[in-house]
Amino acid sequence: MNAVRIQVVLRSGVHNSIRAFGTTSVTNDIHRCKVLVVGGGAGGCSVAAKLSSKLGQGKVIILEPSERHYYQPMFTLIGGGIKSLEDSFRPMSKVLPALAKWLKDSAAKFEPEKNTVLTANGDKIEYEFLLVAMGLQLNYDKIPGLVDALAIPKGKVCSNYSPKYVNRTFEALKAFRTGNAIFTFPNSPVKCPGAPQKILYIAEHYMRKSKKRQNANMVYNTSLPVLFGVKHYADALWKVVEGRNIKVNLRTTLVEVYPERNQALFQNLDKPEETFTTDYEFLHVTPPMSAPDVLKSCEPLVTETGFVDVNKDTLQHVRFENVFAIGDCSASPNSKTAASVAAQSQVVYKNMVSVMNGHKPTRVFDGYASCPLVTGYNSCILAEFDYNLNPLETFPVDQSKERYSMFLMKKDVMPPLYWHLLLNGLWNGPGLARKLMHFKL
Ligand code: FAD
Ligand code: UQ1
Repeated sequence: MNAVRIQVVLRSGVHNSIRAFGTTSVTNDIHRCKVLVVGGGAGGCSVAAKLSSKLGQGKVIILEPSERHYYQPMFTLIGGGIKSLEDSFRPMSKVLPALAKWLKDSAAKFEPEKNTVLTANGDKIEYEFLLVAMGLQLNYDKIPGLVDALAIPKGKVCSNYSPKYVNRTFEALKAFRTGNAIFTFPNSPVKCPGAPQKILYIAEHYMRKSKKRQNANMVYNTSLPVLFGVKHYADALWKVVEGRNIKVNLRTTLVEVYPERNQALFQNLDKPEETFTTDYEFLHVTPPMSAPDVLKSCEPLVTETGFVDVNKDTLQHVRFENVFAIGDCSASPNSKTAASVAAQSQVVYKNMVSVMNGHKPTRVFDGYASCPLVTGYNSCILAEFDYNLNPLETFPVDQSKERYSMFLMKKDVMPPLYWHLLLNGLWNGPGLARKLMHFKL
């Protein structure tokens, strides 16, 4: 039997709905708010916390379908058996700001000309200001054979990038006996571009610890023409791979997986006619990623690649003044990291409030990104850099060196900083600490 909701929308924006049964037409709920935040991940949650404490109860709606909020940077450590999946999430209801209203639904259509978003359940949300914070879409299905390979219980193929698959990584490492251990970096934008090689180094260390290293041929196949985009850290990483006998194939992308025979097909991106098939005993896949489909289908909102078309300095939309974006779904050309989200959160918040008050946005995002490049069970290179790929280091030491202190920071300091400060709108990145430590105040 079909349900019909006969709806009364009051002037104040409060809505009532009366449910009746028996006919086919559906009238959906209409919600109204000052600010709509689409996505309750790192960026959406942190800016919603700031805005809702400024604007007060009920002014901010967060549209977010997931029951769980994952601290994704922990996935790298789960893959290495250092943390468990249970450590990496909290109920969404516990992390979203209490002063905001959580709508447990997902954006199905953006209508920026009408200041509305339609949801998957058929509701309509009318907003004055919109913050798009939807993250990246993981496209495992773009590699034929990959989804099947990832469905094999206790299989040899794994991926740290999804909570669905991350537990497979350590299982596959433990099960490894002898052969090729292959790690991939896709031919697409990715979040945390250091993460595909962090698990390579952890795995290499694991093989040594478990006396299996002499049986393991460790290979990193990356679509990129470089090991890392910032030369200062790339130089250090080349020393790591050379010193630890890891083979790196640049401009090499995963094309297909053959789970029935434990083989994978790769392509040379510079000579597309050149492909090769290789056996694997362990295969860690970083999937191709893209902007979410729902954004890609809203042309006025996005660039040709589907990311939200914002000014890279102010993070305000280039055409719609009441629209902003934060985090991985934004077209700002920074590396996509939670550290960037932290630095962006204050810029977005201040600029949104300026525009609400009839002023121009003046805060500027410098492109800050950070990647704690874990190189084993007790070492880490802390990469930090800006839009120009110049190092922008917080600590007054050479951060391109592998350090135990940075490993402890990644493992023990970052999670509470994320849960207690960032998500409550209280962490704007290390900019201030950097200035203090470099005596630049
Ligand atoms: P997310 O945090 O991904 O949140 C997006 C939210 O949008 C999700 O809650 C999702 O459910 C929601 N959403 C999606 N579609 C819709 C829809 N249609 N409607 C409504 N809501 C929707 N960063 C670091 O700084 N340091 C690290 O060490 C690090 N390591 C990483 C390691 C791994 C393996 C991974 C996967 C990521 C890592 N990152 C790291 C990157 C970091 O996690 C992301 O950059 C960060 O989470 C981006 O925040 P976001 O808010 O843009 O997106
Ligand atoms: C950071 O701010 C951040 O976001 C909360 C991360 O994600 C978990 C990071 O990995 C890093 C390194 C930073 C930057 C913080 C410092 C203290 C350098």
